[in-house]
Amino acid sequence: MVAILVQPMPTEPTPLIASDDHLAHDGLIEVVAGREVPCYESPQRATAIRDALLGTGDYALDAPRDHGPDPITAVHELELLDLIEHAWTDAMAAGRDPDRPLLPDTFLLHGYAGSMALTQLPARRHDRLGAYCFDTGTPIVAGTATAARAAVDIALTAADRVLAGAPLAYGLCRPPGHHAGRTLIGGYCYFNNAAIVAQSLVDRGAQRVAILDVDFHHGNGTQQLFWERGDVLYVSLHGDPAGIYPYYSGFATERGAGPGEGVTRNLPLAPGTDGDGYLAALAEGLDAVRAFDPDAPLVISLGFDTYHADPIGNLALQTDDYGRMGSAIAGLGTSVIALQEGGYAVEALGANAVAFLGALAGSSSS
Ligand code: SP5
Ligand code: ZN
Repeated sequence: MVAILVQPMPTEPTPLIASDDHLAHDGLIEVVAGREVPCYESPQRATAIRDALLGTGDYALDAPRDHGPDPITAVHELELLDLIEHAWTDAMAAGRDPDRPLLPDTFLLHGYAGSMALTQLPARRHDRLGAYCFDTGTPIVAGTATAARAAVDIALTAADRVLAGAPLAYGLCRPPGHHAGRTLIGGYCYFNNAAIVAQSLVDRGAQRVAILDVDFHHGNGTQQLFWERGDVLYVSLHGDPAGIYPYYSGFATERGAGPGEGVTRNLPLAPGTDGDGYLAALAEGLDAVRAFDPDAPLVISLGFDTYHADPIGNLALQTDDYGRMGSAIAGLGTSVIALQEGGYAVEALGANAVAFLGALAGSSSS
């Protein structure tokens, strides 16, 4: 009798696009609740995820390809790119301490100008930070521009892989992106990696692109960028902004405007929401994606700050729940470009990424 060995279908390794260029982006401190605290958004986050994914043997590590500035200026104003690229060198030329990060200290809010016609921005870019940055958590250091550019290239390279036939590619973007708007940085974000990818899919011929944002925080930048766009669906699950960063957006009543009316969907979650509650909301989000009928790969803004032990989140997901999420999203049957956003419980990031991406890819190691 001949034994028949039933072997699993050999699956291609999932492209894992990453770079060490992020390592020099270490902001050191942010200001939270009146205190200077170490940055939650640390280089160790990306290292932990990369090492855990590579440890499974299911991922093929690859470097990003340089896509140049054009995909960035397709969603951000040139002045924002200029700010990120030159704020640090301007500060150094002005004699600022190279061992301290740049954080804005004077914010240009609507209420500052009132009806005055203000005519001039500060000549030195580091003095302008408060015209572009909306919080005290988004420091700029010597390595920030290089890291932020690499994160964009990582995202675009992951998109290239999926367009070339991979069912799933993962971009280990750091810094994250979903809080960055057209002329806005904040929330540890400088360039909006996911929005840049979505726009590049449109520019490559897609008519309907969906972005699913499962980071714990509302992606105010992504929502702003596509608010009046009917061709890019933004669906976000996040901690209820009533009391949670970024405070000013992400309420269920925000649904887009003009041609984008109904093409933004917000699913705020109560504090303490667990895996069952989360999966129920995700099912609703996935229904919205299905109804939109995208003709391009799904873009996922992937945060693990929904984890129960996350230091800045208030939801209650367990590692297994990320596998359930991955399986639910796999049920769409579409290809996926997954891009890293937040997640600050460093010790759990690797296991959570393995669970989510493994289930999404349908691998047995999830
Ligand atoms: C990409 C991303 O996840 N950005 C999040 C930025 C959040 N920054 C504000 C952190 C406020 C933390 N409040 C802390 C409460 C600690 N118990
Ligand atoms: Zn977040």
